[in-house]
Amino acid sequence: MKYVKVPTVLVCMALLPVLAVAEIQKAEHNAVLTDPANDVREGTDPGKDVVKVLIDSDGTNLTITTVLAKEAKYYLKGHTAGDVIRLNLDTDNDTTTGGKPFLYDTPGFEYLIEVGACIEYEGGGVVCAGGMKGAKEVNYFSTYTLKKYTKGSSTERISEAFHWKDRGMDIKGKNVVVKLPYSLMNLKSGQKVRFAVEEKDDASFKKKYMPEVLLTLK
Ligand SMILES: [Ca+2]
Ligand SMILES: [Ca+2]
Repeated sequence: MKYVKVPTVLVCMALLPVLAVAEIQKAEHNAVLTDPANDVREGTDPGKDVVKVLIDSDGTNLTITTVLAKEAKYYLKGHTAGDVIRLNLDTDNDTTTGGKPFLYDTPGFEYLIEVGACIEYEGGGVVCAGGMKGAKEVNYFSTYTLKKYTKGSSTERISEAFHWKDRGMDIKGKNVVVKLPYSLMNLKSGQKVRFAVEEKDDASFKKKYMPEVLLTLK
């Protein structure tokens, strides 16, 4: 009699993976996304290797913490500044409105947040993309650029902020932190926002994106 039940169990298990594929991760107030280590470009200017992204909503601000595999200084010292991640936000949770990131399969995103790691040099020079050869580095800090999708994959810049250390946001160890007020993107408490997050320096074109998450804002 024991053996009669085995085929029934196997049939049920075979159906499960099909249902799981369409499922998007849902989160309340905050979300954690993970990314493999050692998947960025190599060479004399190593890619900034992201292993985790924390998205937190507090009712007024979105705080985004990008965790690198090593201290941020490892990627920046003597090398170049640049973006660590790009977050695409579908703020109305509707794939029929908004734009589509280049080479990404799903459309529907209203905003793009680019999170950057910058270098400050002696004398006050600041670089958030590239670097100044021969100049002495004195500090590293985080920044973001907010863009709005206009048509297709095109975007327009809405705001840019430098020197987050002056506002209590910074690079600390492995963490690159930025904070954006809801008001910049007309976000409201209780709103559901779909995020597609891209590791900027991922060495492959197709695997840059972390699994999507649908976040209900606090
Ligand atoms: Ca990575
Ligand atoms: Ca949308």
